[in-house]
Amino acid sequence: MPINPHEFQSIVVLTGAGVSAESGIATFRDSGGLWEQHRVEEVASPAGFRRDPELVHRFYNLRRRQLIAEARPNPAHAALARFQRDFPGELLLVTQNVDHLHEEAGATRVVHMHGELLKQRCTRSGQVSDCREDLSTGSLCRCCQTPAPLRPHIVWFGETPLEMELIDRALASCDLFVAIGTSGHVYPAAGFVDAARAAGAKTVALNLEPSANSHCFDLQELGPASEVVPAFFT
Ligand code: BV8
Repeated sequence: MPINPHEFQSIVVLTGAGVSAESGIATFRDSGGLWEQHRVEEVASPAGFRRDPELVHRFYNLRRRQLIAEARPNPAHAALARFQRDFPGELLLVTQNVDHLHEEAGATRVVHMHGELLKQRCTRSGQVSDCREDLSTGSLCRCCQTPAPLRPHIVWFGETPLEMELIDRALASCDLFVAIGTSGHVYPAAGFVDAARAAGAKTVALNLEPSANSHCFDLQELGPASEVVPAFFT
């Protein structure tokens, strides 16, 4: 059954690493993905950061440098931004990605539920600021009387994702939910489709291959994001 996004009023889009794959950013679980080079608990958890902060800083410094030097938006980012700009209803773009390619393609109302690679956070005040340089254990904040160590502004496993109230409200009132380039392994993002269905929304998955929760969607279009996203969000 064809689903035309122009026929809806309130859309929530959730993107994952697959939407940035064709921009040259490695995904987490595909063969050769990021997690295979580093054990998850080593780099993306508070315990990992306490145990070896320099390793965790190196992991994010490598990704931040590559992002700044090489990654550019691809046709999927562009199609989403263009559709959002012209869409008369509401479109909230929630991303699990920590890159800034949606914004670079012109998207607005982008919610980074897992944080942002180009931001840093004071470990004492929680204040967030721009970050385009390498961080290390010697990187100290400028917001506290006694400077405190900075950490990447990234949501690690076991930490609460950002803007969850805003996201939950949008899911409870949307009439279309579209997941793009996500394997459906990581929660609470992988459960958003259930919340959208409970609100009576139509649900669409645009992905290279079936995701772990693909059975939850009304419609699934398989293919690379640079093809299936412009085709769906015409
Ligand atoms: C939380 C930042 C409580 C780090 C990330 C047991 C059961 C259920 C849950 C849990 C459990 N045990 C623990 C949990 C909770 C845990 C979790 O889900 N663990 C999983 C592994 C089981 N979750 C958490 O800890 C979260 N916090 O639960 O707090 C809470 C809950 C609700 C409300 C309040 C409090 C925090 C999770 C955040 C972790 N941080 N990122 C970093 O970036 O370094 S997660 C990380 O995985 C990335 O953000 C990434 O986006 C995310 C999900 O991965 P995907 O984006 O889907 O990427 P992936 O590689 O997996 O898949 C890529 C897909 O793209 C594939 O399907 C592929 O086919 C497709 N693709 C590839 N190429 C293309 C393509 N598609 C289209 N075109 C292409 N060209």
